[in-house]
Amino acid sequence: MERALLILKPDAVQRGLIGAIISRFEQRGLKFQGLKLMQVDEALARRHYAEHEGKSFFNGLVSYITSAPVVVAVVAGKPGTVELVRAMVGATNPAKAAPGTIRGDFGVDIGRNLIHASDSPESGERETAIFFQPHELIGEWNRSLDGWIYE
Ligand code: YYY
Ligand code: MG
Repeated sequence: MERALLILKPDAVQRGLIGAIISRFEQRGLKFQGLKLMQVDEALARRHYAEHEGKSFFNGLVSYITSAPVVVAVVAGKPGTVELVRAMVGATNPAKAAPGTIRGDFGVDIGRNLIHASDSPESGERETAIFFQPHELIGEWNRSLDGWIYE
């Protein structure tokens, strides 16, 4: 299984888009292994976004992600799931994101782009481990629909 961490950022939660966004992943057939509402503190934000430390947008990014509650989720599927999730999320700048993607359907501004998704299987594992305790994840569970989603 390949896993991606999703963060429904504060703007998504404030705008009442939790259900609409989560639905897209459910409808696509991805399987949730973890899902929770939480408040990200500054230390966690800095750790999660460590690769961007020092960039011009870093401080704004940390204050945005810590400004209000977020929903974090782990979605899993067969190899290629991270790439599929990124395609559903769309380009980093919603103004350039294709219609039909989450950012392209709901956003306009790069600093309010609604959702984070891991960009590789390795970051999926790293980010899952920093946002979820092992006991908060359901690693393997059977869904009766699986045979109708995966060949
Ligand atoms: O993975 P993704 O979220 O699509 O973009 P990243 O390049 O990893 O940047 C993380 C985050 O930083 C992005 O979602 C918005 C913000 N950001 C920004 O505000 N301004 C930029 N020029 C680049 C990124
Ligand atoms: Mg990224």
